[in-house]
Amino acid sequence: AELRIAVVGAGKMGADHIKRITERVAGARVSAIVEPDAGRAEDAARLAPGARRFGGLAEAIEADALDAVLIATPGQFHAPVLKPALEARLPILCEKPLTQDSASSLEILELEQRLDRPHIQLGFMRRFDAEYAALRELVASGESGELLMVRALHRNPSVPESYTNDMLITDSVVHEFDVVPWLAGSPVVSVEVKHPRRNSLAPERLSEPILVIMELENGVLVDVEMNVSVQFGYQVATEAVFERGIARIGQPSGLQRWDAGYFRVKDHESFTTRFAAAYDAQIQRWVDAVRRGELIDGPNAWDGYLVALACEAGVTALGEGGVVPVARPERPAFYA
Ligand code: ISE
Repeated sequence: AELRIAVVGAGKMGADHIKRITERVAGARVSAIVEPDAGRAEDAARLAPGARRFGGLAEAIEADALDAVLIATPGQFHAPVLKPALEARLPILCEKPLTQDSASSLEILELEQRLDRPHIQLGFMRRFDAEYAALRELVASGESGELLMVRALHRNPSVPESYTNDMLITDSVVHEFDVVPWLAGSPVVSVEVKHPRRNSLAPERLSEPILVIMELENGVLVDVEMNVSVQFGYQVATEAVFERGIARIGQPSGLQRWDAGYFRVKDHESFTTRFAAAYDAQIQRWVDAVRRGELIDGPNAWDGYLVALACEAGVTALGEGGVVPVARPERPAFYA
């Protein structure tokens, strides 16, 4: 039988996942949409005919309306959904971040470790992007020598009203805190944030762009241009510097046009198109793992906790300046 998935949160990300599961993911269907906002719930329900609507996850569990849960609410609302989902022993795909800080993430880990094995897969979808995976293979192969530095451009055209200054780190650089250590094979040991000249087109409440400098345990230096008011479009491009070569991913691709004296390629305007294939692969791999009984095929809650520790250091560096160390706790056997 198809895996019945409850999607919690029907905002931009949730609606995108509802559409993806309904139209492209094999072996699963959206059986429940958990969304307190009636308008959003109605819009989302049109994407998944037959899905039942609930105001909260507990009601959906009570009604036995699901086998697994995909949490797509904003980060600050993850913990109150993770807890009942863990108590009901449900397989969970939790969009990033796990929670907003390391203490609340640790609470979730303690709850999860009462179960027989990890039940939470984290939505760090860049690991499922073919180019990031190819870059990780190049690092591991040593074909260009050792990795020395990584340059990450993370550019959003704009951000929603709800986006706060700290979210530059906890909602955006959170991706680099997961994907760069993963591709480099070494954890983050410190974070520093530098403030260039402020973009006058940025919303008053935001002081950006920022330059985030991470040091990895193996000495690799990473700089991230975190920029959420670039206006022109959505761009996530990464350059890796090796001893004997360079690698670049995330470059514009597709139809090339010459007309009216210009050369142009259509670029992205949102993460939903830039990472569409990565999201599809991530959800398909998760569904297949749940149906096999393995529950997880990707980053787990411990990876989410390590990212929460890095984000905490990043928020401190954002506010206070200086080089802030990142704690590196021992990975429990439960999360081997
Ligand atoms: C958003 O929540 C995402 O996860 C996107 O991948 C990221 O580019 C954006 O900055 C975040 O706000």
